[in-house]
Amino acid sequence: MTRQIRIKTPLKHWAAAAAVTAALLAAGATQAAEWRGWNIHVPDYPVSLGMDQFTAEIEEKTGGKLTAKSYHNGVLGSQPDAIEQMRLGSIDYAVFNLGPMGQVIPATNVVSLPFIFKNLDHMHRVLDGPVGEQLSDAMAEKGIVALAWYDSGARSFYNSKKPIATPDDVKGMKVRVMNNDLFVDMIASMGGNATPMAFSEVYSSIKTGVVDGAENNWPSYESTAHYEVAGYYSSTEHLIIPECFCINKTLWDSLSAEDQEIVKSAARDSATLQRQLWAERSNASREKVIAAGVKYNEIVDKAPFQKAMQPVYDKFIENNPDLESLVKAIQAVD
Ligand code: GTR
Repeated sequence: MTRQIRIKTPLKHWAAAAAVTAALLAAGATQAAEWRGWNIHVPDYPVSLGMDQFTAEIEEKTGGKLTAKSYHNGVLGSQPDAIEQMRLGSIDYAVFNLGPMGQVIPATNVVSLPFIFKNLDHMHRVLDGPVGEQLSDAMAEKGIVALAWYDSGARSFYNSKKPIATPDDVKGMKVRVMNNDLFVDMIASMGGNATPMAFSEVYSSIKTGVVDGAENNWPSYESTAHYEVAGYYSSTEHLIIPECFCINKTLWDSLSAEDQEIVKSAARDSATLQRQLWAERSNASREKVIAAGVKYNEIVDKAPFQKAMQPVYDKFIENNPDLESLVKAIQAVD
């Protein structure tokens, strides 16, 4: 008996020590390695410039202990894939639109409901309050830590065929949407046919007629040159979806409190810059595409579109009764 204890104890200690060493090595290795950042946009896009500032700031503030590289232009893959890669740890940080996030983290779908936000300021107020915290908590549970919120304006319809003035104009149209069933329902509620598709495929799909059009904000419409193949832009402004500056949770948890503080404030600083650049780029992009000949149809009365989206809400609440209170909480914010 005594003998057994003698043999087991050192072995146990050895195993425990080995586990600690392995964990330390793993943590050390993660921190020492250059972080990989995913980004879908072109290098001069507000999101990209925000991410570039983030990397410069963490490197400077940690004296080079933390280093990071943002891969722009979607070279690390499509957004749905990148969300998975972050959960698995092969992508360390990213700026994700919450649109495709809903497929993986259902609570985040509440911000993808058409017309849920009154405007950009309303979205900011919601995200800065308890709803923002609830969304962050739901994301953290799935291995993604949201450190800051970026702007992505309002999304409107554009196509190669005609101006859209009423929901009826969408009838029979083939519209590309981001990867989320909610957006398929949104188009169906107006009688159109939605095709979920990666961002990188939209230009050629419109050009070859696979779809008639898509929907996005001014800067993405311009930076992707979609305006060259889909020259009618109509301001439905049906979606105002935030984007999050996110980091892999295992990596985040491995950081010291001091480094977490540096990383968090660099993410927040980058969001401040991004929001400023966003406002400028939105105007510049709108002016650029209109000067290039885009036919812009301003929709002043959005009520018919809002009304057409009621079935989307009904189905959503029916399928996600637990999220009704979150929807109501957003609607209750002034
Ligand atoms: C952009 C957004 C991207 C991506 C893209 C899309 O506005 O910034 O993250 O979601 O739209 O339509 O796929």
